[in-house]
Amino acid sequence: MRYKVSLLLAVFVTTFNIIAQNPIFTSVFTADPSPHVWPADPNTLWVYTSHDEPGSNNHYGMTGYHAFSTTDMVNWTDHGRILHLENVDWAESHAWAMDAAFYRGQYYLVYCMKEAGIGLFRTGIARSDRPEGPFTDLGYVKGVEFGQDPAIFIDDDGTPYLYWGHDRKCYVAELNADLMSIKPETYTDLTSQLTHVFEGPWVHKKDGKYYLTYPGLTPRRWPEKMFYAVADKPLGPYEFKGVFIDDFEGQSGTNHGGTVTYKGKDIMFYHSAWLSGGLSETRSAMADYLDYDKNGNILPIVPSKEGLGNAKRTKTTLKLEAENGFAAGGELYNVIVDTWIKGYSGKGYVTNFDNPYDHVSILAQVAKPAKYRFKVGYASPDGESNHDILINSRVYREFVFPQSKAFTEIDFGIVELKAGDNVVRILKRDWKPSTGDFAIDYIKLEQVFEDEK
Ligand code: FUB
Repeated sequence: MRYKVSLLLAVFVTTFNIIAQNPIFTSVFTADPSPHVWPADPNTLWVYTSHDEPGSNNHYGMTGYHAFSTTDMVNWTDHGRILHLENVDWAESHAWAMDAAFYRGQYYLVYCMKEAGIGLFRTGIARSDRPEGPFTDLGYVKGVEFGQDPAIFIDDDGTPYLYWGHDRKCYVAELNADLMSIKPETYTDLTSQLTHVFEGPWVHKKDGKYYLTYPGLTPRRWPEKMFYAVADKPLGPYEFKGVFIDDFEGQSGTNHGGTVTYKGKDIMFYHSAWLSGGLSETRSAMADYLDYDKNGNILPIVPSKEGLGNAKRTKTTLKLEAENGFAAGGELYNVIVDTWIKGYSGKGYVTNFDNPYDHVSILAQVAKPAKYRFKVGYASPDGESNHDILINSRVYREFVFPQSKAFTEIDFGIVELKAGDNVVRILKRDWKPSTGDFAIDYIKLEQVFEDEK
């Protein structure tokens, strides 16, 4: 196993209470959180994460990424799988840490995977016209070898920089405008400037200074602590400042994250092993406020159950758009994506359920067996339409969707999901009656807590 689990983890007990804000997401295992507020909507906070498979407790099996959004830091939407190894033809494994960027009107996911046949980490670039993806791979960044743990930083003048590094190394380079290659003359090895660096660089700017935060190891000792260094320019030189997230109860072997300013407050996102009860490689995203002293030094963060302190536990709703299909882990079988009926969410809806067995499948990934409230967004302007709804290959309901000229939502009540991948399928049952423009817009699965039922 790659990381040694400390004695601290071995004695960890899951004590977080039911109104805990940390871990932030309790519906799915998440790691390496990358938080952002995009220019078009300062009211919405986005967090992009890598995904730990339940039951694996192993980084090697990581295969994809998720996007989450919120407007109140209590109610979160999990937009599902936004990119997967299956969608990246040059890669074979290790969907490890990523970052996201808004650049010249498009959203980018900057991620690392191992190149097929070679087994070296590359830094991949994928693009979407929407912050929630799904993202389409464009290839890997030329000039970056061993490109694990990329972070992209767009400076105020629009210049894009790429930071990356692992195994006690860290590098930076300016990217060319298409983001697909670095400018070789700007390539800089930062390793000697970042005491204890191991991997996972992240840069943010505060009062004109560039803060580079990174997980590091004090001489060869796991688990990772979070350190930082400060510079006057993105390429450095960086001045080492010290540790700001030290060892804490229930941490995982790794720590990795980033910062964001949201509604006037600075927040640090990172990860722990709290949700899995101390399984070091089955992680969960965390968030606490990030504060500075009057000299601009980052004050220590002590991970807390209260986290962002909203006195309410966080709650996640999976909102899975039907039209995202294969890219989001689903399937469109003999149906099409359309935009004719207005009022849909996302990029469109799925329609043309003309023949028996025509269907849309949607992937819902969850951490643990749990109950969720199941809702379907649909329209059926031309009359009622009969369908089977299957959850994990079993018929959950035979249902006649009533006529509805506009998009509307049906609440099917509580369903039980298993840990890992769940497939929800909406399938045309038979020839009667005519479905006309019957349209599936999305499914929602809302977390239900035991004391709420
Ligand atoms: O999540 C997989 C790997 O673990 C990341 O790439 C590292 O930064 C560490 O968090």
